Amino acid sequence: MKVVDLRSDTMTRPTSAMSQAMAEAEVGDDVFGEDPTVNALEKMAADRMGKEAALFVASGTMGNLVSLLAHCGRGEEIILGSFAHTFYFEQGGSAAVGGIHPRTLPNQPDGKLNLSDIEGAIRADNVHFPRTRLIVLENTHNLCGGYPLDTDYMKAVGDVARRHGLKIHVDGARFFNAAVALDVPAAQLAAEADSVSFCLSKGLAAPVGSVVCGSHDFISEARRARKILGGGMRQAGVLAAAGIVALNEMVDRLADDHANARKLAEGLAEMPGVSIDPTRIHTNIVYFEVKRKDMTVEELVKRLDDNGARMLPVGPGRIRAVTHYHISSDDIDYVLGVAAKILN
Ligand code: TLP
Repeated sequence: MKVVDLRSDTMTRPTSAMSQAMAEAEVGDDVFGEDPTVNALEKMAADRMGKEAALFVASGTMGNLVSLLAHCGRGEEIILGSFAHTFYFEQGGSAAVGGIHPRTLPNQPDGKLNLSDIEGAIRADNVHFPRTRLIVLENTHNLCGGYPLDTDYMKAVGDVARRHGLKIHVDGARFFNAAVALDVPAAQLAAEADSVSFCLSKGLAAPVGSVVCGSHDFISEARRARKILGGGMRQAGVLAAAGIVALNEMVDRLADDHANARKLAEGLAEMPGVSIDPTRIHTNIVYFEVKRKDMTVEELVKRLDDNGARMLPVGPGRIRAVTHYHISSDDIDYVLGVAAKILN
């Protein structure tokens, strides 16, 4: 049976160009800084983001954690959205490992934090308070429907941060989806950020890895943090080789994923009991709500799955579908056909 797996863009498998590059990668001990392929990937990523330096890490979670550890000391505070992946899905790692105190603010439906909320959350210099160090943003915003944060918003948050001597970290797991959707160079979108982490292993289809970008000083702190977390990966060039292919070949095509996500949303919007506004779909993540008397969301997901259309139930009444490299426009037709049979 044909299976169209829309549970996540983490399902992507390496392309044949990636497999070949991995097999042929020149490697060395990266903890000694001697893996030429890792060094090449880090240089390339830093250039793409307009930053001085970069660090290859095992995952998006590790990228965020090393960044927060590099920016903040124990007892210091970060401001972030209550739907931020870093807050919601990363086991509270920055608190557990780094003693970093999270101050959460409501995410707006488009993933933004209100500037006035940010201003209001910044701590005064007072012996009772933790010190605010960092604002954490997410671009695109996963739980807020893959919304991209634009350059104007980044500038506005940058102004607040500078006025108060704060740094900005961007969880850019899908940063290139944002850049492609907004049609701006990644470096321009990253200009206000002191650090950005992006994933190679989501829409860009590499099998493993993320990259953190920032200043030389920040990256040397992040490198120390990566080491204490056990993330010194030795001949990691075999993985970085796929990352180089990902950056060279897989960025521009993200526009296809966005078009497929919009098409999926438009099709779903026609079905009874489904609520979704397709005009809100800007990148590759589609959330929709289902209210039916004849089946629960779990039953619907099971029936979709039994018929080769895999999606993720995410909380009461809500389902997520994510488009990626292995999903074609025909696959979307197939999924819509399956959904129509079950729902109509
Ligand atoms: N997100 C995964 C799940 O953890 C939910 C997914 O399937 O979307 N930041 C953001 C915005 C993410 O969406 C993710 C992964 C991460 C960080 C963590 O990346 P990994 O899984 O590589 O640690």
